[in-house]
Amino acid sequence: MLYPVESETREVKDLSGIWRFKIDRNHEGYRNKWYETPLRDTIMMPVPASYNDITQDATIRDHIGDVWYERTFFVPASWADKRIMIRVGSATHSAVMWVNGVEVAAHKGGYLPFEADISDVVHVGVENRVTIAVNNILDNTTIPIGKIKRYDDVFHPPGYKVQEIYHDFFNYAGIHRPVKLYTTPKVFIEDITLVTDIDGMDGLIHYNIAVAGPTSPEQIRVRVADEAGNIVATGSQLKGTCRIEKVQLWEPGNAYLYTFLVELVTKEEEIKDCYRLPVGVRTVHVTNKKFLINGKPFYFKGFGKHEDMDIRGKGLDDAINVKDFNLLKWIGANSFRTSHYPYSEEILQMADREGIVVIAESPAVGFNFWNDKEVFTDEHVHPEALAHHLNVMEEMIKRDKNHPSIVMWSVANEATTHEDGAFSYFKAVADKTRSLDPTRPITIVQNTNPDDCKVAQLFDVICVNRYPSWYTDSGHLEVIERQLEIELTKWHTRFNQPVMMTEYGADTIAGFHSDPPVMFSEEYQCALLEHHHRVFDRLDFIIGEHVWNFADFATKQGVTRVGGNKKGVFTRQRQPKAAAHLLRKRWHTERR
Ligand code: GCB
Repeated sequence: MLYPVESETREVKDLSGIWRFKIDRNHEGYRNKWYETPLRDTIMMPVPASYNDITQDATIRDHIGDVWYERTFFVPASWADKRIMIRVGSATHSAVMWVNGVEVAAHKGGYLPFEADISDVVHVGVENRVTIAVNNILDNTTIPIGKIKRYDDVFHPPGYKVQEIYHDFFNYAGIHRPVKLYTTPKVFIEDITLVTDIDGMDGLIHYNIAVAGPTSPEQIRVRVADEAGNIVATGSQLKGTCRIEKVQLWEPGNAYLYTFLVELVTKEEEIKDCYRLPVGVRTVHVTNKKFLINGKPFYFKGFGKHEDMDIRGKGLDDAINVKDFNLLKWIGANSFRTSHYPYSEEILQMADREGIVVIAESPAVGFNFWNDKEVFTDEHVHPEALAHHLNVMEEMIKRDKNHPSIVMWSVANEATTHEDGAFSYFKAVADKTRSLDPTRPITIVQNTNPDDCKVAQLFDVICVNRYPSWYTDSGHLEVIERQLEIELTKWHTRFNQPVMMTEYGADTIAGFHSDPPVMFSEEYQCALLEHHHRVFDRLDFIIGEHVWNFADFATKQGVTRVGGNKKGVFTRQRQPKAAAHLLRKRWHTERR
């Protein structure tokens, strides 16, 4: 799915701004067809943003069910003969969209885009209205998985229910990424798939272009331009390979982006449609001990992150995102994981541009919170959840396949992979992921005991989350090295794959000090990281360290969370804790 961009044949109109918003407290919006006429009694709501922290009203923050967004727009007269699309960057977790009262799209999955052709429902010369109903419910058919818990006792009001979530981040909802109108000609470039390779000094771009519309284009023109704008390779088919002599590779920390330009051209050389896609030439391979980018061992240094900030919640915010990339560079990180859901396309574009390596994760999180009960049963994980998971993998890979920064897909975070039922579930997910993208390694992020894991052989890299001396042996830093070394070695020996530590860390209250260290102090976080690092440095099959987390973030309320999860190396406002300086020293030193 191509990102909407401007070109000489395409226009983009961003509908970000203040929308009209209404909570559907009595679940009546669909019944009373709120999409047919302008919404009444609305409040202001920014798009993109989560709606939860915008008002002073806790019932809006904690609402379960539908909320309605609406705004009007004009279609320029010059768009009359164009294909007019509306595209929602994401609406969490499911949505239905109407334009002028006509349903144009319905989408399940809170972190990926959807779009609709609205050429036949919009009018030039009058105001058009877009209405989007967004639903935040998580249940046993959704990813993340959740449950609506209903109370039927005298201690709760009649009909009382709560949204149970099984993941450790606040269930922010709303329209989190921009809504855009864009045009294409009627015959248009529908999709482009690029796979790159290296042949000696040359780079290869294997391309596959999909064109759609009522007629076939007369000619296809493909050109690859370097950063100075020089044409370095050409093509003239829908499918082919461009060879770039003496290629400049896309390398971690040293990104080089060519522009892949596709044009649909008439015999008279008139350009009917054109699309420019940035492309980085790089390869990715995995051996039993190393992760190779362009044939060279790559050691992941960085974080599990979140899209999370004060007030806007998970809403796209360029200022925060640029700040985060500046902090990643400042601290010497070379990578991050999009824990625990696909991040915005805008963030991935920055990673491409800045040479930051990304492990892209699906929103499959929470498959482990039934404690003693089995998770992989139809009751807890409905067959529809698997179907949805497969669909999410497909949408994610279709959206993100061309980003050079993404080097690996993570299909899930922390499932109960010791269960028999987990094997068939993740076999289906792994097979699907490989069939969608045979070019990238795949992983599943685990916290299972290596002796019991039933699924790691389906994947290419062992990714482990572990919290020794935090959730287990709390306060006992001295156990870390022994426990970690035994466990990590087991993972490698049993599955003969490289191992990456995708989460380790400690909640830390900025400004709280204690020597000797105690839990929650800045000293404890530093000491805990150092113990881990000593183990990583001794084991030659460790391919990376991602501290949990880049920054403090919001969670649901609970007795273990004081104002959210405080495992950030930066505060939620992006100020460094002592651990940031420790990591900065370590990561700026070349190792391995
Ligand atoms: C984990 C989860 C992550 C949590 C973290 C924690 O294992 O993957 O989502 O936030 O632990 O801090 O408990």
